[in-house]
Amino acid sequence: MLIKRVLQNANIATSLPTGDYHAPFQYFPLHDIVIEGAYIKAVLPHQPASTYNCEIEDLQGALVTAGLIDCHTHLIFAGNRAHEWERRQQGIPYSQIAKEGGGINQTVKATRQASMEELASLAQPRLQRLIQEGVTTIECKTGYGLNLEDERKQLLVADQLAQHYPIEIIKTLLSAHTIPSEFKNNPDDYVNLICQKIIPTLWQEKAFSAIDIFCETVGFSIAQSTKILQTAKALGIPIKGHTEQLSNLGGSALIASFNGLSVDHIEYLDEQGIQAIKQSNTTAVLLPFAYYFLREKQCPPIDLLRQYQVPIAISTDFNPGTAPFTSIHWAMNMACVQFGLTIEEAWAGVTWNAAKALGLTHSHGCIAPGYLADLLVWDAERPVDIIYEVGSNPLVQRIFRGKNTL
Ligand code: DI6
Ligand code: FE
Repeated sequence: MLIKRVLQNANIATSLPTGDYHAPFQYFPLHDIVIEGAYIKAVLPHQPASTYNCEIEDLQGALVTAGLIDCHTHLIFAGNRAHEWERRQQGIPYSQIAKEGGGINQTVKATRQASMEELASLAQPRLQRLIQEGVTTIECKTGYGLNLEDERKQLLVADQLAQHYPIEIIKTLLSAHTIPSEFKNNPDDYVNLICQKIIPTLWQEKAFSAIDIFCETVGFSIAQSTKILQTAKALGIPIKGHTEQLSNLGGSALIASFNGLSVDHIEYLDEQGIQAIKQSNTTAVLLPFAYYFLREKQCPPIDLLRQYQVPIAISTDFNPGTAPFTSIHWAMNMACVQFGLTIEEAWAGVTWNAAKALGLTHSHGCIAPGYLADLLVWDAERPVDIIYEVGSNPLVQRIFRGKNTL
């Protein structure tokens, strides 16, 4: 039998499933949330307790939001790149380190050598930190295996973690992260390996739910990216992209031409690119840690994104090279301070719009009947409190699929 429970007198702050662009986050004071099994059954203005024939918990006006969604991470890898950061602090740019065979390929080497158990135990504390902040859905990319076996290994580790922790893990195949060193002199052979072997095999195994590419001068060219995206499209695989992070290559427009779910980073995105992603209903994902840690100077084009009403999501981009930070609260704060987002935009960015970036708006990202009961109860008056005094983490209840997990 489905367990029914009611959270009474919640001060709800949520986007609505209509996703009104001009009211990204709305407030419903003293409402009751009826939960049945893993889903929200009803959301009602306060009713007398006698209305409900089940367990009732009076929240006495505590703030309740939807579970947070970290829609872009590289959670699973071995080794660290602190030595690389030391060199960057001496003035050597990320792109030069990448060209010298460092950067992503360093992590690929360590990840290939690691067992599944080692990878899982390295990822666990990272995942736990995000869970403690209220993340209930996380996207995890491959991209540190770069051959069939080691990409599969990363995906299997993600499955293992999802079995042990109260969190949903959405798996994205990022085999097009960089050219692995063994293909340094014949990069197009690696593109062929991705298209002919890695994508079709792992898709057939139902091992991932979308693909991603790093379309950049230090990553994959427009021609190489196009080939990979055509392969994905032919198989019906949803598409995402790391685009316009370090230069304006036109990757976002390319992703848009394939009706991609999201374009991520986008510091160098121009108006033409924005028009393209608007047309394809693609979400713009901001990754403020990478911007900060690389000391980027060019901000993403926030005003133009607003003007064209492109949905904006925010994510940690947790990874060993450009964003070694596991705090989504901090990412929200940074998106506000560095990029000028409003508090409501930041919250919509880690709930409704993050669900959009993952193609999950039928079930995730807001508090409404029919949506998953992934809910957070905060010892806070207003959403701003959680990202104002960052580190205080006033999370008091974390409800995942209807059940308390904190
Ligand atoms: N862009 C990024 O910010 C990360 N990947 C990417 O394509 C960096 C990953 C790394 O440096 O390990
Ligand atoms: Fe990334």
